[in-house]
Amino acid sequence: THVTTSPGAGAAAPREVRVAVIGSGFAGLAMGITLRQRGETDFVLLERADDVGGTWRDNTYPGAACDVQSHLYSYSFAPNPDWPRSYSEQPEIQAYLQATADRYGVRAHCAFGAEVTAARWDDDARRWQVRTTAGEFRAQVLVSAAGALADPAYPDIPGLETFEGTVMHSARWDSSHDVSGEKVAVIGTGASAVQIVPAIQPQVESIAVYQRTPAWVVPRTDHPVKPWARRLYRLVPGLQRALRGVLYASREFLVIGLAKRRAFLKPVGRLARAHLHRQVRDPRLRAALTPDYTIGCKRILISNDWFPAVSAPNAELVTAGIAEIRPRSIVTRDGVERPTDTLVLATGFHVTDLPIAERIRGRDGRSLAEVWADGMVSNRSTTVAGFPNLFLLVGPNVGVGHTSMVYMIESQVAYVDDALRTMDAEGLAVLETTPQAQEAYRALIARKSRGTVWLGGGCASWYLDEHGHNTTLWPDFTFRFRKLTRALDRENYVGIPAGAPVR
Ligand code: N01
Repeated sequence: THVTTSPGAGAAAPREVRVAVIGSGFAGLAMGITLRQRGETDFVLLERADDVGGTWRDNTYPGAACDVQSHLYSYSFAPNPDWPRSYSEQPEIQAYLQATADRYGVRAHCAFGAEVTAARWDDDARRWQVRTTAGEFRAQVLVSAAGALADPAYPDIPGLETFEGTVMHSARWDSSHDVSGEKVAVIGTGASAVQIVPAIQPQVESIAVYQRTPAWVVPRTDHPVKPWARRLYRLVPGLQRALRGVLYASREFLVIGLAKRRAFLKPVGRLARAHLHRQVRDPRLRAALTPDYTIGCKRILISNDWFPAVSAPNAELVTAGIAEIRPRSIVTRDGVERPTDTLVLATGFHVTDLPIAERIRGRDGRSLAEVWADGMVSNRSTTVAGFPNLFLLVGPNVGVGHTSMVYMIESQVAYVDDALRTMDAEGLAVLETTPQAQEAYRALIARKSRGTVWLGGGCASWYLDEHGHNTTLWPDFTFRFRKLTRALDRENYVGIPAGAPVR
């Protein structure tokens, strides 16, 4: 069933597809692969860039690597015996995603350079009208896999726009720019900054790290995978699966401390303190690097070279807040001015204010952002009342700080797959969750979040929205999320059969 609409004057006819997926990162590709495996060929992955990979394509800053072991941070259906290290670096992860897209034949389904600018549910046609920078699409089902760490957040610092040196956000690194011999400033001390600073510190003249909140950092137990081990993984595929299971289980223990019993985090806090003590000799620097909130409230970082890098003679940890940025310098509130050639903004992403939410409009014409003005809500992190045939991957309350997002993505994809199977089996044109189901899920999340370290750990983090609600993290063991998304909760949906009169 292809193009049937007649084109408007001068405009190309919209392309008709059964399913349109926004994005081709880990989530979009998993969706595409699953669609193909269920025999669906009538789908498109709308990708704003010119390659697959999502955040792993975009984050090319020096030192970019994943802090979840690769045997776990990869698709369960596509193990890679050739991971070169226990924690892989960005180029290897990006190569894995490219190879997987090719191997499962989904690259052919990608429309590159197609940024979704607006998506509107047409209740008469029972179709999503999706406008992109590469033309218009009409789809029965829309899956947003646009990612939560996709759109860089730029800090609101006076004078930033007047800076005349080079400015780079961590997620938009310009590899043609050489920082050797420069005076570099890095704003932020999150997961991105702790990788960038050690990677560039040895080659710059000086590096000033502007820290607002110190991070809890534990040692990184990274090592190269020996060639014999790789041979063994190839010979005995079950071995990699077993290893994956062990890694998964060991990480899931952390949930006890993060979400259930705070005392379980004490040994992790001791480990982090000892790590800092061992690596930083200067008591004043050590004090400045010591967090004043409970470990786990923000993401626990893993690094062996962050503390040594900020302790280096050419490095300075700046804890006075930034007052303003001038064309060639940064001035802190204590009046000190530091000359700066390159400014690195390792300041994170729009997570609770997703730009894609402003572009998707449901049955009553309101955008997801408008519906979510009081906080993101959903049924099972995947569907939203008033938005028929829309599925969100990596949507509200699906984030995890302690384990692999790929596990959560695969759980959600299975749920969407079952929703599509249900639509086929029952001959449904429309499937929409109920406000009651959404309210029940909101209450479940609120109940599970109570007493967790994210709410009560004494920090401000991007895990919480402006109202202080947890709308981003899954606040329980991840196997419980998998159980919840194993099959469609049909009773929480209204289905309209194809052929039924339009309301
Ligand atoms: O971003 P962040 P990120 N003035 O939001 C500071 C994943 N990830 O890109 O803490 C001054 O965590 C801000 O300060 P504060 C991972 O899920 C994974 O580092 O808000 N400072 C903070 O220090 C991670 O959680 C990997 O007080 C300002 C920093 O900037 C997520 O991505 C690697 C400021 C932002 O930290 C995001 O990490 C990289 C301002 N106006 C990323 N605004 C791995 O797997 C912000 N900050 C290894």
